[in-house]
Amino acid sequence: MENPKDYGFNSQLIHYSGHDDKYGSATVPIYQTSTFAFDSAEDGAACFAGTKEGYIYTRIGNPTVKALERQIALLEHGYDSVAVSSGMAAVSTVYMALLSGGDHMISSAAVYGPSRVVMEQHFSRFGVQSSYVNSADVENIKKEIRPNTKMIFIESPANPTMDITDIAACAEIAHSIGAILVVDNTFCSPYLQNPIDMGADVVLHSITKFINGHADIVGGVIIGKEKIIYDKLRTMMVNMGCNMDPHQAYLVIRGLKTLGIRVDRAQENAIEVAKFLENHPKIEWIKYPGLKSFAQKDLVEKQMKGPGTMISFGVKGGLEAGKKLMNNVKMCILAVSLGGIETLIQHPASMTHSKMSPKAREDAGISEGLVRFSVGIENVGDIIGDLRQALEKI
Ligand code: LCS
Repeated sequence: MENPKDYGFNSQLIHYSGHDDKYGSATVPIYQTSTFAFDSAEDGAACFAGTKEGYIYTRIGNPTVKALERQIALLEHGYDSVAVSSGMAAVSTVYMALLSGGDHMISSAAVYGPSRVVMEQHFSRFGVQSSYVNSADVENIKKEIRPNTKMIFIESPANPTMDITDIAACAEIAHSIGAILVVDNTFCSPYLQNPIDMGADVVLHSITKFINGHADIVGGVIIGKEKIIYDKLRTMMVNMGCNMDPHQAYLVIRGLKTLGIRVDRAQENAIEVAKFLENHPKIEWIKYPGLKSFAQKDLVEKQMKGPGTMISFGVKGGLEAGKKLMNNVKMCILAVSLGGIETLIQHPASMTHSKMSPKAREDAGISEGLVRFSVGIENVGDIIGDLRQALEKI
């Protein structure tokens, strides 16, 4: 194969699976094994010593999982990646590998709820300090810098507020104090945003979302820009034991092939759905990066290749009205998760972000009435029709 880095994104999805199969299999085989035979005792010792390349044991590495890891590293322009059992395993592995007791992390206040909960309730027990700020204004990050600040952790767009954080500006701030920048790129996928190109040191994804795209597995991945960080992440994953299973990796590789066309279609739908909601008399407010009314339009254009498929809005009448809407959709599914082929609707304050304290939700801009909508690839007329009939019930 020519250098896959020269291919366009969709060709990379289809023709680069990062595996070498001696039979020429067009798809990546599932190496459903926990362990691998050594040629000799010396060979086994060399594999463990790292003087010979070879698979040892599936928690440490597996050819199916490695194929996915290589492909995602290619798509995110990183050195290599580590696939893990869930998006939260990705977040926890990043904290565990790159922070120590006494270190300080500054994070976007608007992040996926458990990313904050695991830091404030668990990593704090080991002496890791954290501050949560509205990172849509990077000046707020600068104000929180301490001599022991080692990591800036951002989500952009943020779950579920859709606030955008300037990735390049954060990279500059982090590097000026010798810290690293970690970007949770779940809401964009590598198709719409490549944080490493803007200076991020680590990118992570809940693979459960756009990368897999079919709501049939849970997984995560962490991409390191440099070998030195990648090695730390891999060592931590191996020691914590949060590896991805080969069968899970196979399904992700299969789902990933259509990432480009799935996001294109869902995004076209999202633009139409957002316009419909914006003009509907029962909608109080809406935040979607593709609308002219979106406050951070310039930043969207600067760092994203498209506005994405996620919409947040409030219904007039607040939470009670929002609940009526959610309870009356017929085709759209009332469920958490996002980034799949099916349209989902959910209520962050009582669902995905319910374990955050009310104060933390308020600081993050997650109002009680916020409804989150993940647009799928169905016929857009059916999505809008479903919303219209549900809104009529309010
Ligand atoms: N990061 C972001 C931005 C997420 O949205 C999620 C999950 C995670 C990390 C964790 O990934 P997981 O362990 O679930 O694979 N977000 C969810 C959501 O908004 N609804 O359900 C899960």
